[in-house]
Amino acid sequence: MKSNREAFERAKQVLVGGVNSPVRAFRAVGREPIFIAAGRGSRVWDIEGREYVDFVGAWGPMILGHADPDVVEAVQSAAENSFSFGMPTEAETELAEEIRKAFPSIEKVRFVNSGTEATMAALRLARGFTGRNKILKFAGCYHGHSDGLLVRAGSGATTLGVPDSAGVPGTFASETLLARYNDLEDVDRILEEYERELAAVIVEPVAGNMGVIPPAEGFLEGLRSRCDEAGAVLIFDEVMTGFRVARGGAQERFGVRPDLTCLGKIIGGGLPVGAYGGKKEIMEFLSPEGPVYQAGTNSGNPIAMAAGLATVRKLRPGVYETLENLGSALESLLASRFAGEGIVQRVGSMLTLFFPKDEVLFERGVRNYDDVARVDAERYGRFFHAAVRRGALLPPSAYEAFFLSVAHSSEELERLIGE
Ligand code: KE4
Repeated sequence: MKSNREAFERAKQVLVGGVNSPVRAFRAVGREPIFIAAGRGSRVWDIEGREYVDFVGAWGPMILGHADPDVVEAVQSAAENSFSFGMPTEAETELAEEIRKAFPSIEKVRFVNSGTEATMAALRLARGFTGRNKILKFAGCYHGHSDGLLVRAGSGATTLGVPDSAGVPGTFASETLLARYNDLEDVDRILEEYERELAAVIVEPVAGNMGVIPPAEGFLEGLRSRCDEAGAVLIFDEVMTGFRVARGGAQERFGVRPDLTCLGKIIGGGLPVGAYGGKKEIMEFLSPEGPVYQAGTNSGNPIAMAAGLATVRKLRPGVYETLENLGSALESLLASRFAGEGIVQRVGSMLTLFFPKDEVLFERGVRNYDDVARVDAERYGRFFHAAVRRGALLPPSAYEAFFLSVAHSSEELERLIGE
């Protein structure tokens, strides 16, 4: 039997860093990655035969648990009719109809293959629709790896983005403005200077990529009114929160309607699917109706559509009650086990355990990316390794979210806090 270490050595010969997405290299927790052989329900098994309760859930998609029988069956029967045609199929229409039912703000949909594609195309569409170039994002929010979104605040308090990755030209980054999450005054500072140049504001309505940070009271409403005022497109990146924090995502849970929504993860049921959609008058700027181009060989792939359809059709209201109860139970377990040492931030069935280095965070929580710099990643690493020893698999980074599924039982949550 091969060990994780041997598999990793072999992978590194042909895959950059031995992985196909950086976080999977487990560098933040200082060990070789865990190579997964199989998953079923709430469990995954690594290639050494070790079993784990899975709190990563493929970073969000596996809300029904692994290998849900109905999803497996849907994929198998779709596969018997071949895998891809490069022609329309009715499955795409059906999944788009399910999305529209769940998200009243979405009048028209376009499927792509990842969250990155969805946000990249939504921003191009917003720029085409408004004829403006600047976009505003929030430090610590992640919207995939397209050039204009891999930026961080320039040196000092400057607002213009500078590349956060090699290979991104400064000119691309300079069209991206940055503000502090949950801080409308910071947004106003930027609008004073750039209001008329602003094509779009893109935001994770619940931040999940700097650990889980819920929107402060009035934050999303404030973005809505400011975009109306500025004539800018409000884009909710619900790749993580869509069908997660409610069937209709954060926009249902918090009652704020964006102009465009980006989706991914759960709508593919674990297969590669992204989508963007929203107001008809904006979406119809998109080719073939309008002048904004976007295309894709695998867009609306029938197997991926089958997995997504089978998944979202099982996400009925009772499921969200189950997920809310599981989330609340895990929050209480962690909050009492780590009282005085850690704080839990949660929305529904996505949550993060932070270990603050700074007392003030215990009072006011972790509200933005500046606060995140004041949590103890090394302490999280120790928690991660203890969980692995107890047969629980957590995100190998302090700045991610734990995800629960309907397959998790309340007893399994205990694995995170055993001695
Ligand atoms: P993908 O291109 O990875 O499908 O989606 C990018 C994306 C866009 N928007 C949000 C809010 C996201 O969370 C993501 C991707 N999430 C990360 C997990 N934090 C994916 C994991 C990874 O990069 O390996």
